[in-house]
Amino acid sequence: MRRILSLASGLVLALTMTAPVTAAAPPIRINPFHMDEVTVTTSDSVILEVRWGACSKSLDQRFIGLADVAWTVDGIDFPTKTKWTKPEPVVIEGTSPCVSGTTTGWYAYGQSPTSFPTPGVYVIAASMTTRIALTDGGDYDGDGIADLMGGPGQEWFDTVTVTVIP
Ligand SMILES: [Ca+2]
Repeated sequence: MRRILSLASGLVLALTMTAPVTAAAPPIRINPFHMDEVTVTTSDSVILEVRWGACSKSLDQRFIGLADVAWTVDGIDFPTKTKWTKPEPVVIEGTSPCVSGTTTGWYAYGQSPTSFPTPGVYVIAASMTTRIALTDGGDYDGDGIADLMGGPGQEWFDTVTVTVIP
């Protein structure tokens, strides 16, 4: 066992020593629901991103399991796989919409790494749907019951204009 541990730390050390001196710039995260326009360069790493928040980790995970995310560029399908991050706790600012009264919300991010190699102006659209209606645990109409949202015929949709410069 000790021998295995020792090998493992040797590997970590080797990786550390061969890491580049200057780290690459972090990817630019583009979320059409949270921004209207953004400028990137042709060499930037980009993450097309959507976010889902819920009043509990399990409600956030439930959304992830039922959600489909689709992207278009200038109205044309942009096939990409969405990988969801694990839900992370966040402090809910202001009055909590959660029926449970919790002040801790959970955010998960659906991410698709990409880049824009050709300069230009692009309209990027994100569409999120869920196969069945579900709740994020919030009561937005004030009836004391967590609201249902999504499901057949419902879509979350928004766009962002991306200007790509050399
Ligand atoms: Ca309600």
